Amino acid sequence: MYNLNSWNDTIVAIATPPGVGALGVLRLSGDKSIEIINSIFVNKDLSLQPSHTLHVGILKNNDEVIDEVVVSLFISPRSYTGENVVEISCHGSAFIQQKIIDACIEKGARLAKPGEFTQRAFLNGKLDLTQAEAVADLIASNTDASRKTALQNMRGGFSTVLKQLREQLLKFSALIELELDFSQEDVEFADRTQFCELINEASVVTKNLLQSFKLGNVIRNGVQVAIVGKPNAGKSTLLNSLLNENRAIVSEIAGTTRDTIEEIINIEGILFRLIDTAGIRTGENEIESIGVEKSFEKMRTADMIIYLFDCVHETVEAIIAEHEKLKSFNKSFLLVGNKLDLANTDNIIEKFQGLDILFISAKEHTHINLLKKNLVDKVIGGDIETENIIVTNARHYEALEKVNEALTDIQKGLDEKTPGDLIALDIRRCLYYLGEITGQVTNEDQLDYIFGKFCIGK
Ligand SMILES: Nc1nc2c(ncn2[C@@H]2O[C@H](COP(=O)(O)OP(=O)(O)OP(=O)(O)O)[C@@H](O)[C@H]2O)c(=O)[nH]1
Ligand SMILES: [Mg+2]
Repeated sequence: MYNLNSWNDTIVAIATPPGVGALGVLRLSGDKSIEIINSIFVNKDLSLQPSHTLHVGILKNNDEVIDEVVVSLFISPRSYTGENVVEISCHGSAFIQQKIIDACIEKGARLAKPGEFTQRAFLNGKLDLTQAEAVADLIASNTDASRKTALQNMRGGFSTVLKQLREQLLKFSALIELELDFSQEDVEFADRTQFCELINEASVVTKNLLQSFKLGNVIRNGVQVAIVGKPNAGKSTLLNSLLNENRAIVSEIAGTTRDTIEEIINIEGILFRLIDTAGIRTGENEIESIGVEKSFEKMRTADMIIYLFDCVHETVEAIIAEHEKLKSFNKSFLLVGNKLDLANTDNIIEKFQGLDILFISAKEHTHINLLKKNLVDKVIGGDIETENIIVTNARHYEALEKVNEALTDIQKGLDEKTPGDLIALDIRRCLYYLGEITGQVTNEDQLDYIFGKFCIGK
């Protein structure tokens, strides 16, 4: 996608989203940015101005005034990309923005490719790969939690941990490699006990990071929750109650919901994809049995299940049996007893004692907030600590798995007193995958793939 020469080009792109706004921002990066903008800027000579300054003036191309703008100058290396960067704030018309782009291209710039500004920042050492990827995540973030983790990763939280790991391993790898040079003399420069400790520590850190991916995934992609149960349990009423709107049809006729309905809510910064399903019963007609089959399918594919039942009419035996079935799905679930408003609370609690059940009234909105809190707790097991480093990126996760494997092999090698040259190989492998995450080890295709997913102008 990128050829090497193209890195010398000066690039230009609109940085604000398409459509009409009060302001539009365009960005140029490259050696000639200032020269190019200077050739269409009327009021003063921008090439004489210091870095980090703003200038109001008119842009004019071929005797045609384009717009009155504010130009910001960032002189290399003190800029986002590390190159000369110029930002132009103009009036937000798409037409004006296009005119400015055309003028810049006429004067020697070319259109930027998606993510090219950030890719240049990476190649110029302004960001490492995890930070660059976090920029894309930050732009795409749609909840408080995803914003926080992306911001933290962008600031380098994750890379700092990885770099520390890598540096420690490098030290030992150097000592082990040194031993190999003196292999005839049977010396050990690398203190094995200290090394074992280091590997154990590295293993713990890696395992915690791997573990955090589950939460990271949730923060990035949301959690699918299937609301299941028998017909008339109140599943659609519950969906409406959680959403606070009349989304699904509710009726006293069993079998009202035929197809699944999916809606998203944000609870404490986490996106939940709620799925209202058809009540589970032996299908009486074809359409119903298709609906029921879909309900089972959702139970299998969802991240979590809410099993809803009518606490007045269901027997304890039936719920115990359902509980056993739910366990076989091997995922987190909540047993929720509905229609509490029709029952005597004390009697109900006594009736179902010993079972972990949350009682609600979907119709009266009773304990709906408690249910929401339970959902969040199920996902994150306690309170959300976005201060901790959380892996949100599948690429990082895969590389960390390789790091973990390599660490296990090193540990095994040390336990079994394997010769240094074999351990050295495992260490190198471990270093390779750590470097791959931060971008110290890269290949062209991988970079193209990562940056190709960015929006243009970033
Ligand atoms: N009293 C009371 N009635 C409720 C409650 N929740 C639901 N209902 C009533 O129970 C009936 C069935 O509710 P729905 O929400 O349609 O039940 P469902 O589980 O979606 O049913 P299907 O779509 O047929 O599987 C309706 O008449 C609701 O008004 C509740 O908490 N209390
Ligand atoms: Mg329904």
